[in-house]
Amino acid sequence: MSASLNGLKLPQIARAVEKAIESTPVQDIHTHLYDPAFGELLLWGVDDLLTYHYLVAEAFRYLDISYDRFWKLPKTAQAEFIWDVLFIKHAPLSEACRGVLTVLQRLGLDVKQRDLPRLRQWFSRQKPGDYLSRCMALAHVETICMTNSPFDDLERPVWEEGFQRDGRFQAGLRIDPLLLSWRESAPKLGRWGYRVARELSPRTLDGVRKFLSDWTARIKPRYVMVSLPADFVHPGKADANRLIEKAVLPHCLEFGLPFVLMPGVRRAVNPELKLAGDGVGVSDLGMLAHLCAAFPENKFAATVLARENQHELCVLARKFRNLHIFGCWWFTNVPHLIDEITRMRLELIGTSFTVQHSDARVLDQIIYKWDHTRQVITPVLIEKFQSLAMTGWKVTSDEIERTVQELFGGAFDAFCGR
Ligand code: HDL
Ligand code: ZN
Repeated sequence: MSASLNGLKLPQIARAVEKAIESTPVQDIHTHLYDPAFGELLLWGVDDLLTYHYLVAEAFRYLDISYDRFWKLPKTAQAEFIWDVLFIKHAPLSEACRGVLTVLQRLGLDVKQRDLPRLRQWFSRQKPGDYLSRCMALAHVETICMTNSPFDDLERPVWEEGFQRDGRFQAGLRIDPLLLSWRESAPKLGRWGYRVARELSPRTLDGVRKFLSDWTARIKPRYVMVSLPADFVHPGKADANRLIEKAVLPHCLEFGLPFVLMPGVRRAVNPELKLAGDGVGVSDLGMLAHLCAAFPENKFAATVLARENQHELCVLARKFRNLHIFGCWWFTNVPHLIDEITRMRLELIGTSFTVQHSDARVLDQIIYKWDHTRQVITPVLIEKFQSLAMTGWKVTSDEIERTVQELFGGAFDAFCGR
């Protein structure tokens, strides 16, 4: 049977999906980028692209240099090592390598020359402000949510001093040290003037809530976020369990903020690699089910690091309307898993999820992380809408555009009641 009556014909559906994905701006709901007011903390340019921790990990597989010697090199020398081993001596087939080349190509630079000094010269001529706008335009990214930690000694003073926010940058209040290293964090809160002690008494929990509300007032976050080790369980007897139940969730409820959990990390499986040394583990998502069920008034969002957890996460999203799922995080942000995970989500929960977040650490990366995602999800959405049309359903371009808006941040807005 040909496509639906008066609806788009199959080839028109393909064109409409391509156009919608190409033209719909994205809300990037989790990155490690910074408002330009943070100066050097906002990384950009070819040397930062090449020394991205994903590429450091990949380069060390070939490098016969000691970790220590590599880390002592200046960033430009590290970049040259990585360029030489991952791009010149071996084909740059990995997603992170291809990403660098996508960025250079989209900026209109000629990578055929394989001439790093020449590329470096071009970047040295870019003005940060204009370059930021150019990257966002090329990536078609409308808003960027930062990762903001009160425990970051470089970031905290900038917030305490105050600055004129760039409206394109939203804040995410990141609290890993509060939850996962309470023993070390308690004295810090004490030094910052909060009435807390090591023991999580009601008085201390009030002090933690004051800390959370002060930082919420200061940075106006979209959400409160934590990444959790693969072996995190809840309920439990750890500091994190008590802090989540007695401080974080009441705070999120009071301020109408989702609590964003990102389970599955095995931190520092190879500490020699520093930021590149984290691994992945399968999580017990029973903890997420417990939290969603025990705190029905709270809103939760989650992405998981292990491929093996993706299906259960989708099923949990079907069970709990107070759970929003998002992105293909970190080691799952590769084409074949973006395809698999996006199909799984569309088939199990329709359009009520956020298809991707870039997790970009270097500004220019938003260009490739969103280009590559758009390339992967376009055929998926074409196939889904064409099979819809085959049922006789009248597929319209409005419906396609609305769906892409949902997947690119609109569903999360609706979930947050924005
Ligand atoms: O914990 C996180 O937010 C992770 O995204 C880590 O920052 C990780 O190092 C990363 O950059 N993944 O893409
Ligand atoms: Zn991240």
